[in-house]
Parts: sequence; structure tokens; C-alpha cells
Amino acid sequence: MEVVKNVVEIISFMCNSEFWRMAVLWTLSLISSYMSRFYQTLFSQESRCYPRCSLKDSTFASPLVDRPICIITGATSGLGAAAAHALAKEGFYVVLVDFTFVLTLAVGRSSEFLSKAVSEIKSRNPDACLKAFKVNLSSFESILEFKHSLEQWLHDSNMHPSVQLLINNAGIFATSRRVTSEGYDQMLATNYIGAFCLTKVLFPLLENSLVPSRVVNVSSFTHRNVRCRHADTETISGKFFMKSEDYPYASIYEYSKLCILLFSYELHRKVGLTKKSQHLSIVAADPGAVKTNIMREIPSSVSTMAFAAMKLLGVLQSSETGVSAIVDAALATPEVSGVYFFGGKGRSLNSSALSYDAGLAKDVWDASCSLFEELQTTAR
Ligand SMILES: NC(=O)c1ccc[n+]([C@@H]2O[C@H](COP(=O)([O-])OP(=O)(O)OC[C@H]3O[C@@H](n4cnc5c(N)ncnc54)[C@H](OP(=O)(O)O)[C@@H]3O)[C@@H](O)[C@H]2O)c1
Ligand SMILES: *[C@@H]1O[C@H](CO)[C@@H](O)[C@H](O)[C@H]1NC(C)=O
Ligand SMILES: *[C@@H]1O[C@H](CO)[C@@H](O)[C@H](O)[C@H]1NC(C)=O
Ligand SMILES: *[C@H]1O[C@H](CO)[C@@H](O)[C@H](O)[C@H]1NC(C)=O
Repeated sequence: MEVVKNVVEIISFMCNSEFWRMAVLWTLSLISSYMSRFYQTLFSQESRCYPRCSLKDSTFASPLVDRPICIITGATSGLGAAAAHALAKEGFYVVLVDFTFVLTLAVGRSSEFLSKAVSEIKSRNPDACLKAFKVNLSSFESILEFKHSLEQWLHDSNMHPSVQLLINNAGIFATSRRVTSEGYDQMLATNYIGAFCLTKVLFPLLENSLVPSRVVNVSSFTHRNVRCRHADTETISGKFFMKSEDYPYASIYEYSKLCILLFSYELHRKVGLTKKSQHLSIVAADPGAVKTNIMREIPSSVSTMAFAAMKLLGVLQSSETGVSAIVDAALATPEVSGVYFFGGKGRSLNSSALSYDAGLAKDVWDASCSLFEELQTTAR
């Protein structure tokens, strides 16, 4: 009975055009990313590799800031957890943001409960400085609460009221339609609107930094498949996608990743224009295909097959190697901004032509700002 149920589930999942969009188009866009990277290394004269700099030698290092603060969203699992480990090792004070923290009894110190994510990093690196905050990124209220707790914590621990690095990593891949209490599509609310609002809310802290600060947005090669040129509040909040009966999950995921990019570039342009925030840089990172929990909502036999196929093509990475594009982005020298990191070893790539469309970026920016204002007035 169980077997029959499973088979029926797999077949119905595979009979959906969104599945084929994912299986065929996403694979092609990943392969084309690797091909253009290869082409670039062979024929491009100018090097598009950016070296990492360690905290000791510059970027965020300064006698004014002894431990730069790095906020990572979605830090309990997959790439976020790997980035938290890597950056704590670099010497950052890592603030982990996630909405579920499983508590475990800390090893070594009895009677102290720590989150599993924190104790895992601590067990590999006892000197790591970590702080965890529980935040639901698809809820604006939760984001505002986080800002207050963060400021309170900085104040209580006698730290400068600023943030040096923000990594917008949290993201979900939802295969069924869920609407948040604000009326937005949950995938767009988490992957894009949440990241936008968090950046906006934390902007004063980033600007307040005594050393150059940076925002890293985690995007994805899947953004290359977006053809949709709408960028109004209807589309960004997902209401536009609610018109179709089936949930176009692959299209929405791609779209959320394109929005992140358009945003990153628009903010890069905007920040470039103002003198005051000249030391704030914005970069994007694409980890490639990585074996994490992100595919949790698709039937496990389908994701096992997908991972096996990726492995056969030689493009599947572990979180430890996949995270290198994110760490490259985080540690590139301060003047690096508006760059799309892909493939590790400091390498970068051009993102899709659509993502460089300044008109579209402006539309996304304006629509996101009006959603933000709407959220702010209801939160008051
Ligand atoms: N894996 C890939 O192949 C791949 C490729 C390209 C880009 N990316 C991007 O990389 C990022 C990280 O993905 P991953 O592969 O590491 O996935 P993952 O293992 O599923 O991790 C995502 C994290 O985000 C958290 N999260 C989800 N919704 C949240 C919310 N509303 N509020 C707070 N936290 C929330 C999750 O928390 P819980 O664990 O508590 O649910 C989880 O810790 C995503 O932006 C993804 O789109 C991944
Ligand atoms: C997160 O917030 C959204 C929007 O307010 C809400 O719909 C969702 O249920 C929340 N998730 C959790 C796990 O609390
Ligand atoms: C990448 O983009 C730049 C500027 O947008 C352009 O000059 C260059 O030709 C592009 N490179 C490739 C390989 O498409
Ligand atoms: C990422 O980039 C810009 C800055 O890049 C920021 O405003 C935005 O909120 C961040 N996140 C998204 C979703 O673009």
C-alpha cells in the first residue's frame, strides 16, 4: 500500500510542467554557468577573480573594531551553517538568525543549553564567538523585534552599535502554495521580501560601521531562466502567481532569486551615488548546486534521483565546498561591489542580462519600498 502511494506521489509530481522546468532548464542554466566560467578562464584577458583578505590584514580590521559582526540568516542548516563556521573561524562575531533552533545540552559545560547549530560550531572551534537570535524572516514584526534585540545585545555587551557584514542566505523552496498572514506568497516573503526588509531595517547599523561594511545576497543560477518582466507589488508579493490554479513553484523560486540580484545591483548603484555610505558594498553569491535540505518538500525519491543525476554530471557540491562563493563574497576587498560570485576560488561571472536591466531594477526597488511602507504602517 505504502509503495503504491509513493509511486503515485512520484508520478503526479513528475506530471507537472514545473517539475520539467526544474529538471531541464535549471540543469541547463547550471551547465551554462560552468561553461561561461570555463570560457572566461581560457579567453578572458582581464582577470575576474577577487582574492580574499583575512581579517588580520585589512578589510574589516581596524583598532576601532576588534571583532567585526557578521549576521547570517538561515544559519542552522546547509550553506548558512557552513558560512557561520567559516566566518567564525576567520574571526567574526557571528550572529546566527533562524526560526528554529533545536536546543541541546552543551558539551563540556554542564547545565547550559545551547542551540545545536551553536554547539556544533563550538565543538569544532571552541574560540568561536557566536550569538543566536530566533527570527521568522517572513514576518515583518519578527524582523523589527530582531532589530531591537540586536541593538539591546550590542549595548549590553559594550559593543559599537554597528554591523559589518550581513549575509542574506535564508531561503526556501516550497512546492505548495502557502500565504503568510500579510497576504504574501511564503516563498517570495522568505526569499526576497524578508531579505529586503531585513537589509532596510539594518541599514543604519551597516552605515554606522567604523570600517567598510558589506551586504552579501545569496542568489542562484536558476535566476537565468526568468523571462517575466513584471516588477510591481502584485508580482513581488506573489499575488500575481496566485491567479493560476497550480502553484508555479519553480517559476516563483527563480523569480525570487532574480529579485535579489536586481536589488543588489540597484542598491549598489544607489549606494555608489551617496558619499556617506561609500564604504558599504553589496555583492551577490551563487553557490551552484549543493546537497542541503532545501529540497525537503519534493518527494525524497525524486530528490535522491536529482542529486544522483547532478553528481553524474559532476556539478553537485557539498555545503563545505558550495559555501566558498559566499565566503569569497564576504571577504573580497572593500572596493568590490556589484559583483556576482560563482564557482569558488574568488571567481565571478556575469549574471543574466535581465538582472542588469536598470529599468527593471528600479521597478523592483520601487515596488519593494511600497511593500515595506505598507508593512511599516500596519506594524505601527
Ligand atoms: N542548495 C542549493 O543547491 C542552492 C543553490 C543555489 C542557491 N541556494 C540558496 O542558498 C540559500 C541557503 O540554502 P540551503 O541550500 O542552505 O538551504 P537549507 O539547508 O534549507 O537552509 C535554509 C535555512 O533558511 C532557514 N529559513 C527558512 N525560512 C526561514 C524564515 N522564514 N525565517 C528564518 N529562517 C528561515 C531555514 O530554517 P529551518 O531549518 O529552521 O527551516 C534553514 O536554516 C538559499 O537562499 C538558497 O536559495 C541554494
Ligand atoms: C512566520 O510569519 C508568517 C507571516 O507573519 C506567518 O504566516 C508564518 O506562519 C510564520 N511562521 C512561523 C513558523 O511562525
Ligand atoms: C559581462 O558584462 C560586461 C558589462 O556588463 C560586459 O562588458 C562583458 O562583455 C560581459 N561578459 C560576458 C562574458 O558576457
Ligand atoms: C540584497 O541586496 C540589497 C542589497 O543588496 C538589499 O536592499 C536587499 O534587501 C538585499 N536583499 C535582497 C533581497 O535583495
